[in-house]
Amino acid sequence: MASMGAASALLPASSLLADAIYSQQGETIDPAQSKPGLTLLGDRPVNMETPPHLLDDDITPSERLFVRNNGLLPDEKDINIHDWTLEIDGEVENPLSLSINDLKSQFKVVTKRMVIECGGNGRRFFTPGASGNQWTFGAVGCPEWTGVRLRDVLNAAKLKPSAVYTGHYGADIHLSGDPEKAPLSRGVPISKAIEEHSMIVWAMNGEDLPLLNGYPLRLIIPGWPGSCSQKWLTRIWVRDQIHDGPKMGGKSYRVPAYPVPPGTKVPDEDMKIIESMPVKSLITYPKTGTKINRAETTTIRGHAWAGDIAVQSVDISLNFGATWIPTKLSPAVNKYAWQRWSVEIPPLHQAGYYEIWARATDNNGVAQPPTTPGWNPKGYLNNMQHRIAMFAL
Ligand SMILES: Nc1nc2c(c(=O)[nH]1)N[C@H]1C(S)=C(S)[C@@H](COP(=O)(O)O)O[C@H]1N2
Ligand SMILES: [Mo]
Repeated sequence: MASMGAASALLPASSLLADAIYSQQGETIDPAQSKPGLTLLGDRPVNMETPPHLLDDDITPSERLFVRNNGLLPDEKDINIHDWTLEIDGEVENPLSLSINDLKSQFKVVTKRMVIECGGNGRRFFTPGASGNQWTFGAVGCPEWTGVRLRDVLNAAKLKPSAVYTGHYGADIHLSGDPEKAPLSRGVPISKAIEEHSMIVWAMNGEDLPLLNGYPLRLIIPGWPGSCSQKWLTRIWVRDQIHDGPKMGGKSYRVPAYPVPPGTKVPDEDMKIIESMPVKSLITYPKTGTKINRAETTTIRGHAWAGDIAVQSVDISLNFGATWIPTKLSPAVNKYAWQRWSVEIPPLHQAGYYEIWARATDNNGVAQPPTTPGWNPKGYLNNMQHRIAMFAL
């Protein structure tokens, strides 16, 4: 893979970047080099987000897709795409052990453009704050994925009537180094697993997945928190109960079942698992801080998406939400792809400082709030409006 290289030993161990180029056993990867322009939030595990202006493409380029790791990357030396196997076991009549070639030859291959977003995207803006990666707006992207439908594979394994949930496992390494521990193992109800867009994929944008994004095989469970989309996928354990792997319980990827005042200690039994993500949008052009000529019209554009449903409209405001201007919104190329919106703003009478605010509304008429929505202990599901600064000269 082209992104490999860089001798980590030459850099001071204390520097964030030096640690970041370390994966296991001396194998090195330089995330900053393989994903230029992304913001490194942490190096152990490696976490990187994408500034909104680098997300302007309809199809997010692989080198611009954010990275969210709970553990350490599997050692690339141990990965052989030809003998990688995926086990399907548990509540199935016919347990399967499939190579990537088996997946390619035994099932229909499909390509879909679909959004992946971390459940913690926007965490940074909650008060009181939550521990974890301080994502701002960029833990999201919409690449084109190629693979097979998870449901075709589950059908081949023949689900038993007792099957209620999936449990996903990957080859990444727990931060402790303990091979018995999984950094993260989440799952979804069978109804979501057999939804036709839930996929097992080996390619992003027509090429092998980058190691940082799950090479050689991963799940894509679109519309739900990215954590459901297991990377370096090795096993799907079909369960007869809600999966109880690491990060399925407690405060992980769960929110209070009722609204709570900010800062509340919520008992575990009152937390519920996050399913569909809320409506959201980004301003991807121009870049924040841009200077425009106020005598000319100016193009403003971005994307919008809404979990399991679609976006109905996107409006922008140039006056802090006092009045709103409708934008032109395109339909998704396929379900779960983000939708392009754009608008030309007329010449402005007054020079000075402007903010552009964007507000998407989903098909149920639910819009993005101007500020953080319901507080929750781990800072999930912040779909507040994105804003950028603009100077009219
Ligand atoms: N095996 C494994 N899969 C994983 C994770 C992980 O830590 N290990 N992180 C999850 C989380 S929390 C997110 S948001 C997505 C991020 O996918 P990306 O890094 O390709 O953007 O991967 C998910 N899949
Ligand atoms: Mo995530």
